Amino acid sequence: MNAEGEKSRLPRVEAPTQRLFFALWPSEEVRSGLAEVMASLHVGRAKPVLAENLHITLLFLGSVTAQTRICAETVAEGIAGHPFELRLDQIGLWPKSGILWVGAREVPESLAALVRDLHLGIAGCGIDLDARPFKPHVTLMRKALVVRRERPLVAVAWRVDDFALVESKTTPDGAHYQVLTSWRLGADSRGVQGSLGASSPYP
Ligand code: 2AM
Repeated sequence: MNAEGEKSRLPRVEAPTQRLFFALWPSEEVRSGLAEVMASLHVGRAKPVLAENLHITLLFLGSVTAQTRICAETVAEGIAGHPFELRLDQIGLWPKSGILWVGAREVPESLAALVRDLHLGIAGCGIDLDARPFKPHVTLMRKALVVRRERPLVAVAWRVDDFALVESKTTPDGAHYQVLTSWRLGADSRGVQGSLGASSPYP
């Protein structure tokens, strides 16, 4: 209602949003290790994740405005962190969601600290965050009912020295992810920026 008590005829303009999440984005080498793990599993009726989409979510932000994205990027920019080794050595299935994953039995302290710092910082951007404990995993398949392996799991070794802000776009043929910006871990190499596409080398 306006001052005269009439309903406004102006259309409501929603600010455009992007669906974003922070992630660890695999190198081509790690990606092919993950593809081998996938190939060692019986798919059944499960829906495999496209190889180009494989990643570890650090923090899911949901649909956010440009202003919130800037806030999130400022938080990321301020994180020094440390590189770490991740060993993906465990296969699991969450029956309720049907997610079949490969994950790390051991969570390196630097990874736990990275997620903690992101969580603390991003909470200040006014986003409602998932309060569930962090379980580092790469979703390999969705709609899975059972895990059946053809051969024992060959653990995937992943040297992590950066993290990324990724946009999720839903298209008729499924989700597509694009790395928007990435930051190196390590105090003296902080703040590497840029739109990377899948595998841009650092300057
Ligand atoms: P996942 O990490 O188990 O695969 C983009 O949607 C990514 O964010 C996916 O990797 C997805 O799950 C993760 N994610 C975490 N919380 C989510 C949520 N509430 N809705 C959608 N995706 C979420």
